[in-house]
Amino acid sequence: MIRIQAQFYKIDSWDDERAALFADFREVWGRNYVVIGSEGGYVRNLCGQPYWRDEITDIDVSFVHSASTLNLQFRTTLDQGASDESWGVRRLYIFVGNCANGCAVCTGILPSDCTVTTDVVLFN
Ligand SMILES: [Ca+2]
Ligand SMILES: [Ca+2]
Repeated sequence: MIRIQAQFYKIDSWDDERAALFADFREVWGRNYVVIGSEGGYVRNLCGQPYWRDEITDIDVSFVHSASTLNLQFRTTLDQGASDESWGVRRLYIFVGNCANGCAVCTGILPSDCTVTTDVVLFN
């Protein structure tokens, strides 16, 4: 299991453009932002142009992961200069939750989350 927490900063004049977090090229979090940031979060001017409001979104996602590496990417569909629309990430935490003892594949860290055990079967 992987759990990722972060704060995403939407800065200045986004025009219904999308921010997303990809884990191994699969989207695990995403949302569209508009100019005034009307969907909650902390909305006020934080940086960039003072006449465009900015917004902070708390991200907290968990997903099953079993590979030995993890490719993480924040991407956006912004198409104008950084003085008009931009973004940032703060407080990025990556937690790794191993499967319970004796478990090879799981959907969580509890023994009851185990889907494939590592028990050895002996044949005579
Ligand atoms: Ca601003
Ligand atoms: Ca744009």
